Amino acid sequence: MPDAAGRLDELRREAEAAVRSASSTAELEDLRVRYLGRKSELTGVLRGIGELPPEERGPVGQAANAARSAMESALAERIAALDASELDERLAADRIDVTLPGDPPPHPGRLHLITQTRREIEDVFVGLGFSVVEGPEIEFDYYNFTALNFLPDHPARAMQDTFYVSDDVLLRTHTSPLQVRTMEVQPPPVYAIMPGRVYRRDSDATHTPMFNQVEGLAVDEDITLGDLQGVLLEFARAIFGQEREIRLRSSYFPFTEPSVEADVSCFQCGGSGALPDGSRDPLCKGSGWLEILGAGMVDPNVYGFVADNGYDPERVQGFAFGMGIERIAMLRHGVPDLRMFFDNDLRFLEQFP
Ligand code: 2NM
Repeated sequence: MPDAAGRLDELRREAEAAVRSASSTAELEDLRVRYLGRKSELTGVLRGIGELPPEERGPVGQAANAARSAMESALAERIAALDASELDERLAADRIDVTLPGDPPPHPGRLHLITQTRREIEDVFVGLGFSVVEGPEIEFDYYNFTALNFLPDHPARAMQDTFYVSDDVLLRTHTSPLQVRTMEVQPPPVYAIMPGRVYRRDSDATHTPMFNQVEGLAVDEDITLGDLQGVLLEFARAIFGQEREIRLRSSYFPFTEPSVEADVSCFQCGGSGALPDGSRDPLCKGSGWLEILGAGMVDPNVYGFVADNGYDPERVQGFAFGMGIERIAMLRHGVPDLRMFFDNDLRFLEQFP
């Protein structure tokens, strides 16, 4: 039947053209249903073959099968091509370069300058044979004052200078109470430093109600002021540079006799007090010296409070010293205001990685 064969030919060309211009595999699926599906014209023709006159069944059947396999292979070919190009597109769009480095880890943060400075100071004294001792920030008045030879009417004991928790309990005003506590439990010799927070009722550009101290204590049978000088010189050079010198000026503390203030030669001007251009060095105010700590030979009265534990003032003697960590850090790094340590402004903190 020429009509049927012609129509099949036409269908095939139509299908082939549609398949060629299809631009997605989804569209091809629609075309497959339209041209080859159960309700397609081709399927209709194949179903109707049985009702054709016998002599037409052969040619129409052959033409229909030929049309079907032509359409199927056109579809398969186009599907393969589109599959490939769709995959290429997805690969291009979703490309992840696994050879790139990962996202940078979140910033791990850094140690506060006070912590860094405290650790450096600890390292110096540990290197000299001292151990590091920590203890309570809330203390008995006995350890903070009485056993340190502060008389009952000493001004530091006044309410206006010290934070009291009760009549006989307070926030320690220095870490010296730990030195008494250490001597109570450890007979001589003692070589120890005591770093930690201390509290005083003070607040201005150079005083904060809380600050950090390192105190030190060396007690043995033959400790002299010369040992104190040697230890302080070693400390000063380790922290401020190997070229430094120190000097001791006489002073007063209730728990030491004699008492001294220790200065280190200025690391900015080298001790001359003048900058290279001849002007006055503002860091040491032209003096060539920077005050870094207080110290002295432990007053025999202090040993009297721990005499039970082998501290016989006739047999042992020792030196003690105390410094403010903030002050050391300010001098060394040129920090202009003590309060910067406690503002927690990242622009400040990040300068000390
Ligand atoms: C300082 C200055 C001088 C000191 C003395 C003692 C003790 F317990 F041995 F008596 N502890 N700390 C001392 C001496 C502290 O700080 C400026």
